[in-house]
Amino acid sequence: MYKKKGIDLARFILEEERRYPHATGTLSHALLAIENAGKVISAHINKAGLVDILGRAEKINIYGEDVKKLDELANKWLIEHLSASGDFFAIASEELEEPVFPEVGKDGKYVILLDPLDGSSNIDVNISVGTIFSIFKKISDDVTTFFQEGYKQVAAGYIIYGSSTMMVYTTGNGVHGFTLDPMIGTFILSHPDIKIPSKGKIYSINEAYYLRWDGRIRNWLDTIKQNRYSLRYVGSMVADVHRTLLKGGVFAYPADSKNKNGKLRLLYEAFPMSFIIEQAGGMSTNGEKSILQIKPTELHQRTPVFLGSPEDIKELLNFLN
Ligand code: P6P
Repeated sequence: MYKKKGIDLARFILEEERRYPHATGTLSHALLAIENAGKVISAHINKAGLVDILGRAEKINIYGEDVKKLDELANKWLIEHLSASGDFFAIASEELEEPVFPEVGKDGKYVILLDPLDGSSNIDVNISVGTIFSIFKKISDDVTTFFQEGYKQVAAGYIIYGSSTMMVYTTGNGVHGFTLDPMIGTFILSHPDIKIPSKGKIYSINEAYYLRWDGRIRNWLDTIKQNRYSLRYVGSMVADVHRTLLKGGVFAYPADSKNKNGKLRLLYEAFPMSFIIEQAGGMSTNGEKSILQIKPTELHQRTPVFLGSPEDIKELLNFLN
């Protein structure tokens, strides 16, 4: 279908829905609830330095990390918007130990996982942060409804709060990017049918952990550095993956001697970002298989993450296998 630049997100979603005669509109409605929450978060982030929402919320989350005030607010706004939509039987947030089962969502067809404000440690220094979401069909009445392989996602996306606010998402029919026009408060289709370059010249990894990595990872890294790749690492997954999606190359967060499964969360970060990258023609792996083939057993489990241009990932896999 020809993707008309300039169309707003709501009309785009409705036009996409029309392509599926049996669609009930529930997923469309859910995506619009996410859009609304994203606008609220964007408005607050853009003035974070002016009002007292910077800095620590004097709380520690379930991983023992400082919770920034905006983290907490983003979590609150998203859960409020998504609960009120009635579309979700359950809502799991990276910031919460247990999922929320909204009363109005008890007949909901879907469940959603959220990283409300990924990279929030960068907020106070004005570096891009983002909201990440992943939607599955409901398959059970308890937390096991979330334990589905990544390829079973029905939608995934992120909202990046950077030089502009963008919503990038897929429903399994390609990847589309929408830029928020703050003048009219509407997301406009700016990046239809995003395809990742087959090969890039950028690698994105935190080299501070070099000495902790498996020797095969070090050999791979040494080789691509000899091939004159550039290093770009923001420390905010949404920003690093968004750049990788548009410019190509590879984003990596390997396991290391201290973190046997790496740092990134499988359900909240790796699944949605891998779905987007693979839908854009890229590849993802945990070092052994596509991240989307992993079947979760715990809500907050972590995984090594390598994702990006297909030729770059294939080159990496040659070092690992
Ligand atoms: P490190 C942010 O805290 C985050 O979860 C991701 O957004 C980011 O990719 C990663 O951690 C950065 O981790 O260890 O490089 O600071």
